[in-house]
Amino acid sequence: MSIEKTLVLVKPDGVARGLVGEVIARIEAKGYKIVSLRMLQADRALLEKHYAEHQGKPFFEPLVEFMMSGPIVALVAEGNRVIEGFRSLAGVTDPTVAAPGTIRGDLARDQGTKVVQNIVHGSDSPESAAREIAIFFEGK
Ligand code: IDP
Ligand code: MG
Repeated sequence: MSIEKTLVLVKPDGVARGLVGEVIARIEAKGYKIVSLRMLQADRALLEKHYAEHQGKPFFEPLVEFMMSGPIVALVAEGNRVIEGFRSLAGVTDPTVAAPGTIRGDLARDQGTKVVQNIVHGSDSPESAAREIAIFFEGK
């Protein structure tokens, strides 16, 4: 298996709660290498591109609003099977049932909001990773 790169976002809830270091520490403790990092305030155009697959879903607008609600941290992590590996570190989408030991399972819960607030994003395939890294690190 060749070395992969994945896009990780610390979402506004994670930044607001001071969990940037915790997320980075877990990625590094697992043994992945952080090769790019930036903090930004995402705008609607960027988020509509990033979340294009979710256009039309009931949570799309709340998701965009939530992701614009404060600064986020974008980073690229590298390593063998890092795409699958970071998804495993993150846990499943719904933090209520995400396994303890995962980022979402340990650090997030249902907040009763229209969009699930779950601390992190991680690319779900090599194609998504390439597309998302380009959005956040190769100009908008
Ligand atoms: P993922 O982040 O685990 O890959 P996706 O299905 O790609 O999950 O959804 C993107 C984000 O949209 C999720 O992380 C979560 O914040 C939100 N989301 C996904 N499904 C729902 C839903 O059914 N209700 C509310 N928010 C959702
Ligand atoms: Mg996803």
